[in-house]
Amino acid sequence: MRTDQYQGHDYYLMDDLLTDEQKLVRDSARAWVKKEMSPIIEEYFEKGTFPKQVIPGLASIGGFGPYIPEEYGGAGLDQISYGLIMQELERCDSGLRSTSSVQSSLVMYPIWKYGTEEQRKRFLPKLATGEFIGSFGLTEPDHGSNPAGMVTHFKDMGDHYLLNGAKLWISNSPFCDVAVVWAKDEEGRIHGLIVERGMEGFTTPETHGKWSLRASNTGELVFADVKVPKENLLTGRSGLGAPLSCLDSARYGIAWGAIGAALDCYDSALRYAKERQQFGKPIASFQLQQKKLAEMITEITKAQLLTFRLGQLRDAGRATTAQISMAKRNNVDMALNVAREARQIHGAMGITNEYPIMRHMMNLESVVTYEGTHDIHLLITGMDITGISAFK
Ligand code: TGC
Ligand code: FAD
Repeated sequence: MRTDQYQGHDYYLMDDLLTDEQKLVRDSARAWVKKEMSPIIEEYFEKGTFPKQVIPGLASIGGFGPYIPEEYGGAGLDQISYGLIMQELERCDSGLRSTSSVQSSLVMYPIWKYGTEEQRKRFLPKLATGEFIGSFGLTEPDHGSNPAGMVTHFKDMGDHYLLNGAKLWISNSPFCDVAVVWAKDEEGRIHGLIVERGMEGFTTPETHGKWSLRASNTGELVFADVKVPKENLLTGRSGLGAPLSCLDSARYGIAWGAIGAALDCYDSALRYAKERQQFGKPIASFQLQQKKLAEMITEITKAQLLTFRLGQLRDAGRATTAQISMAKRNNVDMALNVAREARQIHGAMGITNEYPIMRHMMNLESVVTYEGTHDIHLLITGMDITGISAFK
């Protein structure tokens, strides 16, 4: 196991734009990752499971509900602080950031925004400490990019709802305590329901054989005549816009997270290029390697600027779905390219677990697909600038 020698890279002096509190939040997350996560991440990635023992620590740095108000157990932070936490977590591993993203933006966010006061008080404090782990069920076996076509449905039985259907590719499902599940009512309108482990007919089989996001457990949510109490319906919003608004928050976090993965690859490649000698010189002295490193830091810096501005817009309540799509798509693509170039700079060593590069590269293959694929985000931009939907 290598010591984590990571240093942040701030080519355009972005730190000058951060408040002292934002820097403190970022530095605390970075210190926690170095101490608690870096020493174990390769082991858990290889085992193919999430290290559940780190859940309280992840909660302590604001990893669960960073922007949820303190009265519900959240950290009450701004959107840039939230982004900086995601950056530091994904700097370590996309699976770690995923666990935080799902809990914060896909489980706590809809309960906070669309839940009743009773639901907020009952679930949010336990989700904030990690006592409860949540999952988010939107994708189905036959409905990925097109969630509007979902077939999971519920019937009003008078004193409860009867839920049937299945969700696939669900982060944290194998060990979740609660799931925010999107399903159609008898009129075909989409609603969110809070389904709890232990409800009869609710199972969460794990999906095996992933070569990506191995430090995150993924599985199904299966509902066979599950009786969901009426008080578990999210009453504040219905329609596809409800889950899509949660995705806005999670995609924003991914835009920051992808910068973290890219920074880690760049940091490792820069150090390696200066240390590794060939032809009697450090490989960093060769123009071809300098070109790769220079292009990496240029693309990372452009992504940092784009994303910081997006954070300002989110804090002002002005960021649009299309702006978030642009940043998610650009930054994940940028991180994948940086990972591929960094792999080459490391030569054969780049394929080993001595360095984080291949792990990031494999993880990013999930990140470029989930929360809206690379293609879907391009079409969201296309729809925004032309006013014509390519989906209809
Ligand atoms: P469309 O007709 O465009 O919209 C339907 C209704 O929703 C409204 N809306 C939004 N509302 C709030 N926020 C948004 N971002 C919204 N986007 C759209 C819209 O105004 C409309 O409202 P109304 O009142 O007119 O009904 O929907 P469409 O069916 O044409 O689909 C559009 C499309 C393709 C962009 C959308 O379906 C989409 O984004 N698909 C991608 C699916 C996706 O991202 N799935 C992610 C699953 S969760 C996940 O991957 C978690 S990974 C977790 C981890 O980090 O580990
Ligand atoms: P498809 O929708 O079948 O797409 C296949 C290909 O077709 C893609 O390249 C896509 O871009 C392309 N395509 C589709 N439609 C169009 C179009 N109109 N125009 C052009 N190209 C198109 N989902 C959840 O609900 N909750 C989770 O917690 C969750 N976690 C996940 C964790 C992992 C590790 C992964 C890999 C996925 C997770 N997902 C989750 C699912 C994820 O959101 C979906 O995989 C994603 O939305 C894409 O759906 P799909 O895989 O069915 O691909």
